[in-house]
Amino acid sequence: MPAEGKTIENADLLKAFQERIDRDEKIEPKDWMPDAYRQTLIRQISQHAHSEVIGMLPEGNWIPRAPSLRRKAALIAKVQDEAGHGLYLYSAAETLGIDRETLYQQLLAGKAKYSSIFNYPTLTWADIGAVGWLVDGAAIMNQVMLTRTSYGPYARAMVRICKEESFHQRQGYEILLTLVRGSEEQKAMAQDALDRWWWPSLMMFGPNDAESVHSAQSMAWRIKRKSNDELRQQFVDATVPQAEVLGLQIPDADLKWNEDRGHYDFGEIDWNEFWSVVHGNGPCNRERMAAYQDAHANGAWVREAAMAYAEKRQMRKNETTGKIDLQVA
Ligand code: BYC
Repeated sequence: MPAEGKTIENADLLKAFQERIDRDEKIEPKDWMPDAYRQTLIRQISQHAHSEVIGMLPEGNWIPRAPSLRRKAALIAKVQDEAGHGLYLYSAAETLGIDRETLYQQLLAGKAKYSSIFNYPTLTWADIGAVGWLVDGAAIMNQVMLTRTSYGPYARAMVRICKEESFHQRQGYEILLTLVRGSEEQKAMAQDALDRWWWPSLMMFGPNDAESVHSAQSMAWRIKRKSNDELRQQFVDATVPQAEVLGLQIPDADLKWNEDRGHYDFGEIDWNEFWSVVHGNGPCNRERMAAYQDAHANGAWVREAAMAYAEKRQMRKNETTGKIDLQVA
């Protein structure tokens, strides 16, 4: 009887939860939620946070070599924004009952996933343009959808992040626009960057819907509101005309406007490459992890100093409060 009673209660809770989702109500941290919903969010939000933080590395690489003071200032601001996005997202994950240190440790141990895209190298200055235009462009496509995700703290973090990503996308596009209006060599550099970043950018949206293990449940819970393939198509449709304005050639012989579908058709993604990168064997996976681990180790003194300062402040506060208490007494 108790076991059966529990099942009925869970079924009722699950039904009420799904009804709230279907009414488009936001789920907040203290609300009841199925454990699988909580775990899915922790997985997705933490992977997203890790992507923001690891995403600082390929671009940070170009800060000392930016071609002008204006470019350097914009790039520093952008990389700093990515750190901020990581922090909003770690905070959103923490509202689900996991602490930040655990998430950091998962990433440090190489157990956590982050977006495949950040395992590719930024070889020339044009790559910084391509990352802004394509990578941030793909990120926005996905994140605009996530401003309407069912979990309140994640949706609210996304609103702020999207505003900043839109500036990032434009600064990338403007870098490329400047290059394509420059010398033949600069234009060739822009084309080469597009050739290398196009396919990895399409991979950011994840496996095809038929292969996406989490999509069906995440769509039912309205964590995801559009599928991987829908977003990828939306990205291709929006980006092809932008490439035309730049006068650059998208490296896909099968790319063609399909009048009947009202969308561009495009070629098959190399899924072997995608999974190889996801499983740690991309061009820069090891380099990225080593840089992150180094940064963490080199920052140990900052964390220790911050902790010592916080403890000192707390002690002083306690002393002052103690004095006041004594005076009152
Ligand atoms: N890379 O069932 P699926 C940014 C994994 S932008 C690595 O479709 P889901 C930034 C997936 O995690 C990038 N792994 O999963 C931009 C799952 O593995 P697990 C960050 C990938 O979750 C500029 C498995 O494949 N954006 O930060 O339903 C500068 C099966 O996939 C990838 C986000 O994270 C990939 N590309 O859908 C700086 C957006 N794709 O967990 C920073 C939030 C799939 O079972 N995330 N996998 O081991 C999402 O919207 C969804 O998680 C995804 C995947 C669309 C990415």
